[in-house]
Amino acid sequence: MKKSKKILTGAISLVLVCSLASASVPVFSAETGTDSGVIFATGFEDSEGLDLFSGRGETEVLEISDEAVRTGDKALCISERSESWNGPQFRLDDKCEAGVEYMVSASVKPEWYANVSLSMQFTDSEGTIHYSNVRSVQGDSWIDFKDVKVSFTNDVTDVYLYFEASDAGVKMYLDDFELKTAPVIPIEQDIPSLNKVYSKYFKVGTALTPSDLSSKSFMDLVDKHFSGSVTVGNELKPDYVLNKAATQEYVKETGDDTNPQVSLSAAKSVLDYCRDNNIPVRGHCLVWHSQTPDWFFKENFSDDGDWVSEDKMIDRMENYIKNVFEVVEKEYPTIDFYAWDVVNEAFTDDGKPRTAGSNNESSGSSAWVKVFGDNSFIEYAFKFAKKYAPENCKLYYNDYNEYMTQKMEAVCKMAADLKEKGYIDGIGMQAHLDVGFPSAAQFENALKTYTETGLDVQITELDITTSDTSEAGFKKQAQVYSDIMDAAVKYADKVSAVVLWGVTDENSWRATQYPLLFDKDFKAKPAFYSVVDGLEVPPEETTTTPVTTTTPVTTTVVNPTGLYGDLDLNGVVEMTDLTLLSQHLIGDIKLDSEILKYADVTYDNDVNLSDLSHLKQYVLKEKVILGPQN
Ligand code: 9MR
Repeated sequence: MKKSKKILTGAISLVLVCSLASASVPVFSAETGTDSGVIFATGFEDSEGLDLFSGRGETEVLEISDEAVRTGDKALCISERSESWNGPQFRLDDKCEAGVEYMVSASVKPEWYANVSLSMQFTDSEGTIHYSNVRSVQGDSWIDFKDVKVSFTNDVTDVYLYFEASDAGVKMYLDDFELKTAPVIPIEQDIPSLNKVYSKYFKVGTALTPSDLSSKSFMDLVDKHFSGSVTVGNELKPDYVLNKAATQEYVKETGDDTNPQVSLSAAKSVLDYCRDNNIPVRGHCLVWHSQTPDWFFKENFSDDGDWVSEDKMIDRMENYIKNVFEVVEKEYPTIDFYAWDVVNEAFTDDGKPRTAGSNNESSGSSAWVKVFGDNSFIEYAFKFAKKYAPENCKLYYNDYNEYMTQKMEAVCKMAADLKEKGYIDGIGMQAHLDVGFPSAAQFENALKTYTETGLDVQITELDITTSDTSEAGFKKQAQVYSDIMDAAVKYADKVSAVVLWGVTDENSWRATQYPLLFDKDFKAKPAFYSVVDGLEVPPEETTTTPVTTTTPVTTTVVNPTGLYGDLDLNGVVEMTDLTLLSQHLIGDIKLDSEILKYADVTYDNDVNLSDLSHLKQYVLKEKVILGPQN
């Protein structure tokens, strides 16, 4: 059987939800004793374990064997593999719950030296199968995966956990497999909220990926400290948003090969969270050399097509940007997408365009430069973003190492040109820093320089690595964090947001260098205390208890059939009505036909996107007429 693989770059975890009582799997075992968090464990001493694993391909043979064992007398042997992705898989979503965090432990031995991966597979709401590498280790002896966190969200199905080995022909042995629920560690409630202490200066936020949502402790930290802004860590990037099958289908149906089709399905869980919790979102990102498939730039949207002409790419870019803004408006009309990174990382540190070529073939190269010959694509991107973005959404150029002199000069020059044309609103400084470099003074100088362009500045991906994990090392990290935040406060009238690139060290893309404000146990680090130290904690909002009288208050019930736009029939036209209409239009819910009549706020006998847009303007107090007077 041939399987095509789409590898997700974002970390994914899997969850098993398990009600032990209803789980149809055996709750094991002598080896794990009575640990109540254990959902399933096996040392493959009998056939119980064998029954729950199957081969991913068509050729593998799975059998209990004593050829190689980690503990006990037996292990699972997987032979006759014919592809690197062949191996034993374990179905999760029939035993476990979405949105819960689990931990997997297992020992795997390849027959000879190979890269062994613990991966997962799931099918998204559009039927696309995704594969994601959770953890990889190389070796030729027993490799122990210990308490690897996995989870899945409620919008996916057919979730499997599996092991694969880089060398197709190598036999694999699996022993001591265990799946258990991850413990929920309470977060510290008695510390100030980061977002609140900075609220008079700017928003404070973080980046989130779908797997983060399954950790209660993690999300409690997001809720307490980072609810000022969320950036979707990976799932709004072109490689997630571009839908290849739908794009090719569109070409087939229309003959038009300039209209890339898009989907927000990968970002759904994070965006639903932001919508439900009223969290403003930074869109990241529209035009980037990285995490963008080559087929986007090739004739017929085909991997092996020729590179398209600049003219054709301009059309594709315009349609891509248009389609993204449209789908966001349609599916999430109530989210405040207050910022979008229009172009990401277009300059090298010496202020030049990137090398022309495929980033997927040669890391750091840019297919945009390949097609345009230079960085002239930047202006087109901003022009189109300006044309299609809603008015309240600010448009940013975003990059790393922006304190490097030549890069800073190039960014400032580009920003000045675009500002002149009215296309750009701000500059995003990613700020992936290290305690040793750059100095806080150098960073502050860059920040000041960018504010002098007259544009808004946001620190968009802040993290500060340290390789010294002694008390002194973390103290130094705290000092650098404090200096960087002081600089942001100093220019606060020109800085509208500071976004950390993650919450806990363990979930960072630079986990081995402990770059964030909270440790793996969700505890605030010295760096956290250094950035809240000395800042005033705003008083908690108090809710006044309404005075009750003995006479029951009669609410005037507005006749629901008379109020256009009131889809939950509560007598008020508000955000929830907008959400209901958008959910109806995208097919998530079906509004009753009686209610639907009052969704036709443009009064043209049809309920469609223009009703959504009209209703949104009404809710945002931009337009006041709904229904028959329209
Ligand atoms: O955090 C992201 C990580 O999970 C991805 O593997 C990586 C791949 O490109 O992208 C990371 O996010 C990057 C961001 O989009 C742009 N600035 C640098 C960030 C860290 O690499």
